[in-house]
Amino acid sequence: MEVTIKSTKILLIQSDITLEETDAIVNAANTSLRGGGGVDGAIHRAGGPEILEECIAKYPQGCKTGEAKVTHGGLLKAMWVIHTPGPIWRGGDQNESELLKNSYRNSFQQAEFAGATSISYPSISTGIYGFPIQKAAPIAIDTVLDCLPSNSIREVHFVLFSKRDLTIYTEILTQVLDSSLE
Ligand code: AR6
Repeated sequence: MEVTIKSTKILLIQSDITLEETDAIVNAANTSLRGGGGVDGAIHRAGGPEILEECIAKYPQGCKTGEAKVTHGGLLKAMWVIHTPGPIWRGGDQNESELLKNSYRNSFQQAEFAGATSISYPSISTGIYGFPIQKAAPIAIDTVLDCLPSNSIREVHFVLFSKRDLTIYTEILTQVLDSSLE
């Protein structure tokens, strides 16, 4: 699915985020910023050791949940990786939604500061961290749409790993667009 909102193209795609050619890709990291499994593991494997070296040198304290830190993309096509630890799902009453919103917004802002014109997001927190995707998808879409119009970002990709996740995102974006027309 592809729509243009406030001069920024929004794309929902099923793919591997390490293949993205956007200026920036977002990494669903953990607070240590020292790598991990899931999309984090895939990004560090594809990008090579430079990404971890830069994380260690620039961010000795790691990164707080919901904040975002930038490194170069190493061997990736993307010039920058924006690392953000999303919240671990603990049932929904531990501020998880607000923290997830922060991850999307702070990643967007860091990409803008870096000068990116395009950014790709994975579905943050909905894998190992257990955030239900039905609850996470509207937060992801609403938060990014609230960042528009952007001075620099002209394209946003939501990169979903499974067909099921792509279907959920497509339903949510369609609902958001329908409700904005009412
Ligand atoms: N491209 C796009 N999406 C992917 C890829 C990929 N290559 N690989 C996995 N996904 P997760 P989290 C999807 O677990 O829930 C790590 O160990 C996956 O199917 O990667 O935020 C970190 O170091 C799911 O939909 O991230 C943290 O410790 C989504 O990406 C922890 O996992 C997010 O799943 C973070 O957990």
